[in-house]
Amino acid sequence: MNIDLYLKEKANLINQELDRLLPEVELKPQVLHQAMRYSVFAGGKRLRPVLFLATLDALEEPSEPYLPFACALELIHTYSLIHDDLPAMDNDDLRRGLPTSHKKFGEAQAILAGDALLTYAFKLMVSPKEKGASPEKLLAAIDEVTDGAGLKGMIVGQVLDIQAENKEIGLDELQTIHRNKTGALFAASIRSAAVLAGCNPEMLEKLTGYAENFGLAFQITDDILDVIGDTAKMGKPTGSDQEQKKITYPSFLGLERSQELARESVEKAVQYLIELPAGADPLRALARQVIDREN
Ligand code: GRG
Repeated sequence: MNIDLYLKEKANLINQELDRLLPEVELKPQVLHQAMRYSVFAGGKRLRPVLFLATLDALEEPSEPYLPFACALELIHTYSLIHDDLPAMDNDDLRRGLPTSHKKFGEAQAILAGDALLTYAFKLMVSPKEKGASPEKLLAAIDEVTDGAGLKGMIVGQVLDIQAENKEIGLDELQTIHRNKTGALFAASIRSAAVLAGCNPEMLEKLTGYAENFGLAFQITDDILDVIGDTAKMGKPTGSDQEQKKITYPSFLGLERSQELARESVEKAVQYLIELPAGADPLRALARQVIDREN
């Protein structure tokens, strides 16, 4: 299958739906809606909604009623990036090559834009009930996302990450941070789709195994891309102090072993899908693609 085409088509679908669902910038207070749209349309890959849609495809569940749910995952991801960039957290000036939200709109408006994206995401996750989706399944799926974005995932990961700053941590701790900070929202994207498709507990376990290995491969690759980027920048200013002290998979394992571990994780992820028919090809291809990406 052509995964680049699949990714492009699904990302286009998500972008159209995001454009339809997000309030227009003319709506008052304009700064709020401008800031929300600014970060949402700053060029993200839409990986979380694509994983959600690919899981529905794998389980042969029609995705059209759930497009707002898919968009909600991207809104939660976007809010997390806006808040992560704030002076109180990573204090970054640029994100995806553009000024960060607080640089463009000021700190207070950036915080509020993030808050608005997070809360609006919950409204979107409820909305498929208008198209006849089962309220019970929707509740269970929202529960998955609440855990992954919150107290069983991303928020905990961010707290652990902040606590680990300037400390010597081990590989296990690094993995716990990443599993919560980035892995849990990937897992929630896949598990929420599985729940909406009425998947049985055994298959849900397998999809979770896929998600965990996908998350690991993603994170290792992210670290490798950072290292390769920093090597390319050698001799030039290397960015913030925080960036220089960042603990990564290559800093523990070296570049080659990290690349090997990423490949092993992809193969493990794919093994979890062995019983699924051709509808799961996009999930299989996405796992392979995640280590070949350039950003
Ligand atoms: C502030 C509550 C709170 C959480 C922030 C996810 C996160 C927690 C911070 C992001 C920091 C970061 C850059 C982590 C590296 C992995 C990661 C999430 C990269 C960005 O995800 P992509 O590659 O981004 O899917 P795009 O730009 O494609 O949307």
